[in-house]
Amino acid sequence: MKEGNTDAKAVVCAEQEITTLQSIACGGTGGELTAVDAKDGKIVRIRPYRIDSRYTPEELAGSLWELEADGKTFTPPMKSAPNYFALAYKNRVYSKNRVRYPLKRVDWEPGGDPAKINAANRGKSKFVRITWDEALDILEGELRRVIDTYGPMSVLCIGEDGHRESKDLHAGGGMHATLMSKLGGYTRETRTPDSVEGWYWGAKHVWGSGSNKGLGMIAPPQTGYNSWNIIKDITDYTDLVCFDAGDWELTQNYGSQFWSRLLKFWEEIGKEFVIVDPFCNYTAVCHETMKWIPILPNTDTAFDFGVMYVWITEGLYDKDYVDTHTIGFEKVRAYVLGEDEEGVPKTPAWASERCGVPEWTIKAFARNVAKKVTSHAHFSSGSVKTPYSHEPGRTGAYLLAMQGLGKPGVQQLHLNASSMAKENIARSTSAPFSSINQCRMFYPNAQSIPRTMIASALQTGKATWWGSPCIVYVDTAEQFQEFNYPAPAEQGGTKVHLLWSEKPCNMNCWDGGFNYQDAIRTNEVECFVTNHQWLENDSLFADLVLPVTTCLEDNDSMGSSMIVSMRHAGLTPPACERVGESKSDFEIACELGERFGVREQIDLGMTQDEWIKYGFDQSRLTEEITWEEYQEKGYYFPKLDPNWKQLPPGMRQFYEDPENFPLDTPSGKIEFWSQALADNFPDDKERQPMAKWITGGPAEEGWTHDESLWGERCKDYPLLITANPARFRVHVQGDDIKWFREIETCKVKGPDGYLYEPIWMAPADAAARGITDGDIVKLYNERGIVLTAARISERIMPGSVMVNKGSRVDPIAPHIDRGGAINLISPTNQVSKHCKGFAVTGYLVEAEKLSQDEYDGWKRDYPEAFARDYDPAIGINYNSWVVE
Ligand SMILES: Nc1nc2c(c(=O)[nH]1)N[C@H]1C(S)=C(S)[C@@H](COP(=O)(O)OP(=O)(O)OC[C@H]3O[C@@H](n4cnc5c(=O)[nH]c(N)nc54)[C@H](O)[C@@H]3O)O[C@H]1N2
Ligand SMILES: Nc1nc2c(c(=O)[nH]1)N[C@H]1C(S)=C(S)[C@@H](COP(=O)(O)OP(=O)(O)OC[C@H]3O[C@@H](n4cnc5c(=O)[nH]c(N)nc54)[C@H](O)[C@@H]3O)O[C@H]1N2
Ligand SMILES: [Mo]
Repeated sequence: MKEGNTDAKAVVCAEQEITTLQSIACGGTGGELTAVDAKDGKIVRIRPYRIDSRYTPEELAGSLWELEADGKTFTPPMKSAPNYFALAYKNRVYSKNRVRYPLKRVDWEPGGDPAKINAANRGKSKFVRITWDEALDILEGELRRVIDTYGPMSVLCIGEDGHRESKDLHAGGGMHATLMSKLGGYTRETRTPDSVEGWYWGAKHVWGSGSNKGLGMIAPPQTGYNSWNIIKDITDYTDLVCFDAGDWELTQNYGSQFWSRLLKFWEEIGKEFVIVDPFCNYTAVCHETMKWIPILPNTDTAFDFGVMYVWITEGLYDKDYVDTHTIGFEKVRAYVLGEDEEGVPKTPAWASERCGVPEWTIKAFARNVAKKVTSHAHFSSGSVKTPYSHEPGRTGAYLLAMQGLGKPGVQQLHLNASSMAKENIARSTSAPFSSINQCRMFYPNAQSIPRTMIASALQTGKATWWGSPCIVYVDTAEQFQEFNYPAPAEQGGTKVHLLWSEKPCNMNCWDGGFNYQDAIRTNEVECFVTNHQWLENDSLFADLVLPVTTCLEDNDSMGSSMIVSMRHAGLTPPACERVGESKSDFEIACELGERFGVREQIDLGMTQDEWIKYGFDQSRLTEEITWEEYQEKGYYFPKLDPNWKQLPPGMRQFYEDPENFPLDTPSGKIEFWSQALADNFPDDKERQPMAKWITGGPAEEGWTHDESLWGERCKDYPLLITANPARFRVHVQGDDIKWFREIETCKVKGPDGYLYEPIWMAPADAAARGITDGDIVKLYNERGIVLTAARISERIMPGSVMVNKGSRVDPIAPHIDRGGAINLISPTNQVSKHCKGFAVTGYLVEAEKLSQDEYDGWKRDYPEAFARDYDPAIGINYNSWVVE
């Protein structure tokens, strides 16, 4: 066997096996060092790689961390621990669902003539193969036409930020915007604070901006980007780790198996775990010391107030800390004790009626947490992606504040806490050489629409929001600025007419997917283009689909930035030959740039190899390794700060010295009650200056949501749904991996042989509806119908159901989907009035057994939907949608 990436050049050998080293993770963050073996240009296998293969123990020494406790040591493994997606990635590259050639929808013609757009057929009519020349002619022509007719801002570039495969030079998401910025401007689809809505809109007003310049999860501002040594601090001092939403066995392993190993280590050294969750999730079932407390979705606020009631009445919180480190506690105290104008004590009995957790469990939990040194684990947390998620975000922060946040062992374990020490490779953000990406993004000559408001902006021609016009992770005060779409005409503002996506899964990852489909199915959208590796989700609604390479086909560099055993950087030449006629997003933008005479401004006149060298030159790697040595080895583990163990973990400095290490809240302290919110949004009953139990209500009364068990809508839709990421997908990615699809928690085979997305139901809820295991279940609310199949289990809290997000869209008819893409029926409204962002879990649905009559009726009325080529091992695929 020969190893291929000893230099940056593509080495694809025809005769023998060639091994390249790669870093695969479908979150964009990079994964572990992984070896990919290929023969005749085709991948044969993917396997872990010994990280000491090309470095001696002495050379690696400065890069290795170790944690010690109870005479046990925990270190990175010498054999890398790739995530299971990476090891299965051959299935992704050669998926039957790969887009091999440029495709055009059969009944759409360029030119903007409504009679030839056939908008209503988006998501229905099939595609035909065209050549690259034809595809680029069409796209160039359409861009020129809409720019001439409406101005450049009529082009909406979707997917400027978000996940996707881990790539660097070839990463999509900014290339169309780069091109458009050279052609006079565009409309930016700005990311909303996904992953962290509740922290962002809630907790930031309690403890300040938090890590990563504004995620809203803890980290004192003085540590800048990351929150170091939280893992070490928990290892050293914490007795009890509470997972209040957050399935770390599931979600933390998408880049590596690091978190599985760490939880096992913590278990071995005697840490106690408690998980408060509607689902007895993978973390709960994988660890013996785990206690599961079932709770109804989106009722954590009630639970938290019940806990606070116990602490206040029994004197079980850190009064000194609250006196010296916080302000406004007396208002929250009055609310909890019922000594305010509402006059309702938030007793455990009150909480129990709302969250479904028995009163005595709430008391026991409260006393247990108070007695032990406790940290709370929120990766980003299910409970913070719900309607009014700012409330659990804030009560989550209150609980930590009442326990003396920052004290040894009292930490918030969160998505940026996985950094062992000062081992960032990049000067900024996720990809190791994101300098390459950064110089492409956030162009000033754009108007913007938040991602969660695109459908309504297309439908109503306008949008208003508070926040930021570009990247979401900004200072708290930016939440008080108002923005509008369209931007003023003198700034070039105009309605959008051409959609171009480099992340084509909004209908499946964002909110109100059926509504998004409706918005695309109008003649206002004259042209919809996607760049994509796989023919799925938004691409099924496109007019033009451009085939994209996977991360294993490009000449690129990559590395891992988070959630891995050890951060690394590496050169990743192509592991195999390209599939079909695919090109990277970068190459597509360059070729179009050529046609518009701006190519030089996009590739800066550099070859791909020169770009890779440029990425290295911009990174911190230059401080530790020469380019020549790096090229020879192919990968590198940056050195840790030799004093990393002394770095103050999380909020330790604030804890020890709040005067000299203030938070970036207006008062510098933790704010139980926010004057800034009171001043800026005095009439916002949904997000008041302090957290409250908010259930919403009818729109006529000014409520954004009626998604609780205490309103009117629950009479029709009585089940609360949990819709979090899937163990066997990363968001929408990987739904076609045949090695996973046969696992019984991944898909359920319906009586018709179709592999449906599982709906987890409690036995009592299923029995009440006459549903038995394996039945096709029609899951619905007034937004539409999604088909699933029953997985009946005690693992789910009665009164709630669980369907993972991200199963691929398979349209039967408007507002009826067979694929189980759960976000199609999620709320279309924002988190709350002044908080743009999605509410994609914790909303109301009803489930019923799909009758044979209804099934037969659909089959009769929509024969084409049932006649699509279907392969259970893959699901719907390229052949289902492309005519010969
Ligand atoms: N119900 C529910 N919804 C959720 C969540 C939840 O918990 N529940 N979680 C939310 C969270 S936290 C997040 S971060 C979002 C994630 O949402 P996204 O960031 O949208 O997630 P991905 O599935 O990674 O989407 C990537 C898309 O880009 C495509 N793609 C991958 N690589 C490339 C590339 O190189 N070029 C191009 N052109 N395309 C590429 C993929 O096929 C896929 O369609 O989902 C959110 N939605
Ligand atoms: N395999 C896999 N891993 C991933 C991803 C993926 O798509 N697939 N996505 C990645 C990304 S971008 C992110 S942001 C993270 C997300 O990581 P997390 O934030 O940890 O994921 P969530 O789905 O938000 O929350 C997971 C847990 O919260 C529970 N939960 C849901 N609603 C509630 C509630 O109302 N109250 C309580 N107490 N619990 C609730 C769910 O049952 C689930 O066990 O994962 C990352 N890792
Ligand atoms: Mo996320």
